Amino acid sequence: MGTDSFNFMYEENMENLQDLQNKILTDISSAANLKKLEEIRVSVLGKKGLITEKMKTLGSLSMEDKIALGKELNLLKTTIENTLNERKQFLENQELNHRLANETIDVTLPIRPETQGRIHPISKIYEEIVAIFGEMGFEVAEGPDIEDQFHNFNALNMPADHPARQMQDTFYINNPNSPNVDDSFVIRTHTSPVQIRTMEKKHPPIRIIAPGRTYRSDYDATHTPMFHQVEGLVIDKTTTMAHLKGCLYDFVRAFFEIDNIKVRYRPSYFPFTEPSAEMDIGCRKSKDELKIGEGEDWLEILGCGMVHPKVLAAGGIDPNEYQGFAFGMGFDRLAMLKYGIPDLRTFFESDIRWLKYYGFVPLDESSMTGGLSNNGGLAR
Ligand code: 2NM
Repeated sequence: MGTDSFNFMYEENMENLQDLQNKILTDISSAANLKKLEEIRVSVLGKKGLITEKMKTLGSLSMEDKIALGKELNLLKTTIENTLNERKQFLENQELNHRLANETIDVTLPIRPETQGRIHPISKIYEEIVAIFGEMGFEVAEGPDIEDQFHNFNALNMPADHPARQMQDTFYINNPNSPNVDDSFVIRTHTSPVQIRTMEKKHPPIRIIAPGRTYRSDYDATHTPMFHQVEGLVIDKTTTMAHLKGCLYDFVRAFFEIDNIKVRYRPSYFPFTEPSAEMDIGCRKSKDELKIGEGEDWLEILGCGMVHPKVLAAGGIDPNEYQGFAFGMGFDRLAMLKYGIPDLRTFFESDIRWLKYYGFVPLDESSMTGGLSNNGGLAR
């Protein structure tokens, strides 16, 4: 029979099928695990199982006995099968519940102090910026890193002879479908193409920020070929420069966590805005410290202005009906300022010692209510 290795054995010549059934069913209900249960199934219903063997003997019986015993054996087989299935279901559930109980995680527990991973200062600044503008009702918009020249330049009132389009600044990518340099692609030099794409897609009112990676061919202590920008765009029928000033003032107050931060606007020039301005924040530079928000010195932190009518038109928005403001800033420099990191190049060197020193503990999220930069989140 091949059941010797199991601790249950049924005598083949057991006459009383009821006793046999009782014994088998008892064994099934006391099978402690799925492996045991399978052993029972094989020994009873398998190819050489007890019931199977008994079925084989039917052939040598008289027709009458064959019918009577056959019926009983079939009944027995069905009962055993049903009991096996029930037990199987039970054991599977038990196993699952056991696993679920063992694998529970209490997500309300505080972060472990020995956690090794750190959030890069750029990611931290990104979260802070999204938290501040998100609270004001801005949505985050994204676009491709590789752009066509229409979205990166032309639509932004930067014609082909504009200085920013000269080779030393912009990374160009050949267009395999055209030898004409005007058709070549660029890796975006600012995130403004995202605003153009948003204007093309959406009807005003529009209120978006476009944070992301940007690229220019430049490399020293304050410039890296890849850097980060956030630009913002608000368009409605009556949007004015006053809205721009209030919005950006609220931003720098929240970002630097200084309620009465000193700021000024200087007239400036950008091809995509008219009028254009730059915003400075007050600061005091002493021998070995930079105090932000007060003092007689100024730090330029962003550019802004009213979106040029030509830019609105290029984005498919009627400049006679709508007007808006836009702004842009590099946020790598903001990270250097806010967290006192002296060399921009170190941001992108992936030095684990640097990240341990300047990085942030994960899950200490930036929010307007829970603390923005949350200096407790600083690993040091
Ligand atoms: C800046 C300064 C001023 C700007 C303009 C636009 C658009 F697409 F709406 F016209 N996006 N970003 C802008 C305006 C960017 O960066 C220093």
